[in-house]
Amino acid sequence: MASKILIIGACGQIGTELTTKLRDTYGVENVIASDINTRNLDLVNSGPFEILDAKNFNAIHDCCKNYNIKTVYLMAALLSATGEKYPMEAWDLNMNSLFHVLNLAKDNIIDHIFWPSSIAVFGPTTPRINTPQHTICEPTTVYGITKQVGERWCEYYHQRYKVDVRSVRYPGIISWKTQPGGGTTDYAVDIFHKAVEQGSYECFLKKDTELPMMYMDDAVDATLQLMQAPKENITIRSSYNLAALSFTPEILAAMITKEIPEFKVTYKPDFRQDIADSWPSSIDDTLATRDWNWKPNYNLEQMTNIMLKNLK
Ligand code: AKB
Repeated sequence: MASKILIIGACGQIGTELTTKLRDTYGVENVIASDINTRNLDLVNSGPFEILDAKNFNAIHDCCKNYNIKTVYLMAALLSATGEKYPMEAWDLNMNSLFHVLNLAKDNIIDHIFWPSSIAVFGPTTPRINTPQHTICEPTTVYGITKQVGERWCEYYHQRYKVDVRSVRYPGIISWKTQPGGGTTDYAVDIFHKAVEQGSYECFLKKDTELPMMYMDDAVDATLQLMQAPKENITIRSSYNLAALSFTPEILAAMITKEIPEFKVTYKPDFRQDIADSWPSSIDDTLATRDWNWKPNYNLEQMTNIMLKNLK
């Protein structure tokens, strides 16, 4: 049986679009989508789908054996805002799911892993502007801690057991097909929905909070480019910095107002402001460009136009 790809967390914001792209690239029957719930199932049921709990080692093991899975994209995670509400659940899901796939690779059941990290690995002591690849990482959120520790484990499994695990530090991802859930960068998707539906938006971050962001198609392309790059090009086995856009709520609102002149935004920061304040405003991704030719395709204006056109 030909080797196949498994996506764990396929019904999430990135998982849905990654599933489509992987099926377009490798064939529908070769990509198994899986999730513990069936939210957005209509977006991933064009091919094989399994109910799978990312915390259950035996279930993942059996699925890999049954389908002859050789590559796993582990997209399941609790994000920054939800993680602060449910710290132990975030630790449990984010860490154990990673160990499960790393151990499957260590035991040669699977060969390749993609595991997403995040700009959340950085913290208030990190240089905020053009944050370098190698720098201080003292995250203050549970989510950030799981991602930072996860990066260490990925590098460890690569060095110690030769596991081919690859990763990028995603910024906030902006998409129109699905909504994110439980993140601090979620405002940048919410704002488009509210602009189109009601012409106003109450933002949970201050207007001058600048954060790194990226349009979904760039995020999915980066993921495939990294996974398709020759092994010898991959010099980072923790997680690559990845960048495309950096903007504040005020800048994004001004861009939307060009298309919807009556659009109004008010600002009412909540607990997510502290999280955002601990993260970088822009990222240096030189190593991703050098090692696997990373280059984003969408600027702020293009992304805004695509979002509004599709949501209207
Ligand atoms: C979040 O806001 O928690 C995520 C992330 C930056 O990883 N979107």
